[in-house]
Amino acid sequence: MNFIDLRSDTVTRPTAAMRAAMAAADVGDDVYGEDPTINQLERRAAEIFDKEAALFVPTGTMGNTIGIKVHTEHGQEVICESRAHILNYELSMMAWFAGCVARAIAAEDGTLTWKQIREQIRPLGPHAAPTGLIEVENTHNMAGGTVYAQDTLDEICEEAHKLGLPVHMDGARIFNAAAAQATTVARIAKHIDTVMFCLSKALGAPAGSMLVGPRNLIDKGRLYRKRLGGGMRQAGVLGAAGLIALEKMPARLGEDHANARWIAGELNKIDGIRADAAPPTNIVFFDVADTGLTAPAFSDELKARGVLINANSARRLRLLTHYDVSRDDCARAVEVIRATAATAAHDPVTR
Ligand code: TLP
Repeated sequence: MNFIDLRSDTVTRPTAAMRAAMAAADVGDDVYGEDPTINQLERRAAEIFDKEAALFVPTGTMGNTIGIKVHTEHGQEVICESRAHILNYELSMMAWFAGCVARAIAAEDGTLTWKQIREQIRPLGPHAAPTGLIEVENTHNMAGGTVYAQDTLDEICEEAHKLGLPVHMDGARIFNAAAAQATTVARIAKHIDTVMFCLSKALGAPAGSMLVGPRNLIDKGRLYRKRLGGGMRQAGVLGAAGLIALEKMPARLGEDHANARWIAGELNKIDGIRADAAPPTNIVFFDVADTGLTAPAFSDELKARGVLINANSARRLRLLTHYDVSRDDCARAVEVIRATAATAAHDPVTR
C-alpha cells in the first residue's frame, strides 16, 4: 500500500537534488577534520546562526546530549519544560552521560517564562543540587509545535546570563519557528549559548543534526561526539544532503504550516474529533476519544486504510506535515480520518 505518512517530519526521504549531491560529494576523513563537505556545512551553519562554530552530529539526540554536557558538571540540575524532548524522549541521556537531573516546569504552551524559571533556580547548598543550565525547546514538539515569543527568549537569556547560567536550545525545528515568525534563526538564537537543530526533520535531509555555539564549547563537543561514537569518517556524503537542507529547504516551510492549519480546521468539522486549533507550525494534535475509539485503536484503523499517524496518548494522536505530503495527500488523509470516525461511531471497534 502507498501510505500517506504523517507520523513525523523525520520520515522525509532525500530529494533528487540531495541524492545527486550525495553521489558527487567531495569527501575526506572527518575525524581528522578533512572532510571538505562537512567543513563547509559546519562553516555555513555557523554563519547562518551567526555563531562562532558548528558541529555535525548524526542525530538530534546526540546534539542535545553534547549541548548539555559542554555546559554542565555532574550533580547539577537542568531546568526544562516538563514535556521537553531531552527529558522524555532521549533515554535519560542528560542523566546517563552528563550526570544531571531535570528540574521540570510545566508550561501550558511549552514555552517557559523567566519568572517560572527564576523560581526554580537553586544555588549549591547542603541539600539542593545547583542549577547548571536552562534548556528551551523551540518549536516545542509535544506542546504542538509552539514557538517562543522573541522577547520571552531574550529575557530568559539576559537574566540567566546575569546569574552566570548558560541557555541551550533544542531547536530541532528552529527553522519552523523562524518561518512562523517571519524572522531568522540567527535572530531567534542571538542570545542563546548553544543551539541544536536537525537537518533530518522538516528540512528533509536523510540524517544529521548540528550543534552551533562558541568555538571553545564546540571544540569540547567534538571530543564528546567521538566518545559517543559519533565520529564519522567520509560523512560528507551526508553533509552534501545537509547543505541542501540548510540552504534550500527553509524557504518552503510555510507550505507545511499552511497544510497543518488546513488539516486542523478540517478535523474540527468531524464529529467526535477535536484538533488543537490553529497550529502555529507543522504539528497537529487531535483528540479522538469522542469517536468511541482509543487513540491507538484509531491509529490502527487509519493504518489499515493507508494513513500513518501515531497515537500519543490514550485519547490523542499527533500528525506532522512535511515535504513528502502534498495538500492532496492531506485532503486524502482527512477523508480517511472522517471515514474512520464515522465507522467508529456506528460500529465501535472491540479488538
Ligand atoms: N523527535 C521525534 C521523536 O523522537 C519524538 C519526532 O518524531 O518528533 N528534539 C526534538 C524537539 C525532537 O522532536 C526530536 C525528535 C529530537 C530532539 C531528537 O532528534 P533525533 O531523532 O534525530 O535524535
